[in-house]
Amino acid sequence: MTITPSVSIGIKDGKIACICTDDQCCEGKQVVDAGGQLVTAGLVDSHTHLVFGGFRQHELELKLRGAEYLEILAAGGGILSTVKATRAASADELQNKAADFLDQMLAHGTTTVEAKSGYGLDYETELKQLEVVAELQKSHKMDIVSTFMGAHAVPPEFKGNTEGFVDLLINDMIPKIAKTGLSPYCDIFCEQGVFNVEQSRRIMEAARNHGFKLKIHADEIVDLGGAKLAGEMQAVSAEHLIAASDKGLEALAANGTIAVLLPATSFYLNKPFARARNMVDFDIPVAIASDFNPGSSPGYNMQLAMSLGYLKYRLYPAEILTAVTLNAACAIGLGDTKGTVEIGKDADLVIWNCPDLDFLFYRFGNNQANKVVKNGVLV
Ligand code: IZC
Ligand code: ZN
Repeated sequence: MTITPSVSIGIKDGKIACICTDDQCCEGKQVVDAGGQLVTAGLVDSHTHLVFGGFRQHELELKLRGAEYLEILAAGGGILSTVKATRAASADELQNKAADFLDQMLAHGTTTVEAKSGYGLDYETELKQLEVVAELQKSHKMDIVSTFMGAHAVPPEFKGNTEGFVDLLINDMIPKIAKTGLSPYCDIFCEQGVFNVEQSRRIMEAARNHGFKLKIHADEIVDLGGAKLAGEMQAVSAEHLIAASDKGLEALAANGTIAVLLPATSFYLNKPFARARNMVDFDIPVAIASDFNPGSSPGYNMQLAMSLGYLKYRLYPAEILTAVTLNAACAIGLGDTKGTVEIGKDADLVIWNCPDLDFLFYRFGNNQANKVVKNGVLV
């Protein structure tokens, strides 16, 4: 919901307490004047790979010479080069780096993020990543939802033995991580050369049996049938879906699975854009996220993703706003407390340097977040 200029929002104890239609709000001593500018709920970035060692700028030249994302991964680079750097990094280094990203995300209007592990691919390093997220949940203003993604790639020690790694995930890592209670969600990269549909199904079944809610990177690059699997497994969300078939979309619609779309990744990998317009027309709830990670989307500015939502997905402003607030909150289990400006919800708000919603998507490339309120406090 956007607020017209003559409305005041009252905040008490970090929650929205009232929405008043005159200048004298019934709540609050400190007044923040929005100056007639657009106010929305804080952005919810429902798909990030927040905690990682190193960066991957050396892939730039490889890509210019024609190497594809999956080829770089198959040659032991890509995700696996980040795994090497993340294994080598201390928890403190990872935490400080991620905290800087979170500061910047807040400054760009993001007030809640999801954070996936998946750069450890062994129990110790996955745990290190998840513990970093747990520390940040305590120490940082940002609200963070943690996802275990041990099934992000096949680690070098299991090269040529994907089945062996799937067995390790199912028999060892998933049960042990479940016991820590650190992550409510389990995600998996179902992709050509990574985990096929049958392996993904086995991993998802194990994760579900251990109490995880399910997410899946589905049909990002190749249409393997990941969207169909997401629907069959009643995953909370299916992510990417660039190559998803109509059958896949039907399965998502039939099971209420949320499509988390990542347009900055299509842009960055020079790939087609997901069929967002069709998805909305199929009645699939669509969320849009940054996919912030060091390989396929090394940027956390949700405003770029939002502009691409207009320019490439051809979604309407209200659809894009819903995709980065309420639908995104639902994709990470926070639909009851975040994602709209409503009495009783968390007071996460952005005052934009924009007179209206159209303006927010029409400008691009600059940070249009003017003031950010997080849990009722100006940050
Ligand atoms: O580090 O490349 N797609 N996982 C699946 C990613 C992108 C992150 C990465
Ligand atoms: Zn991802």
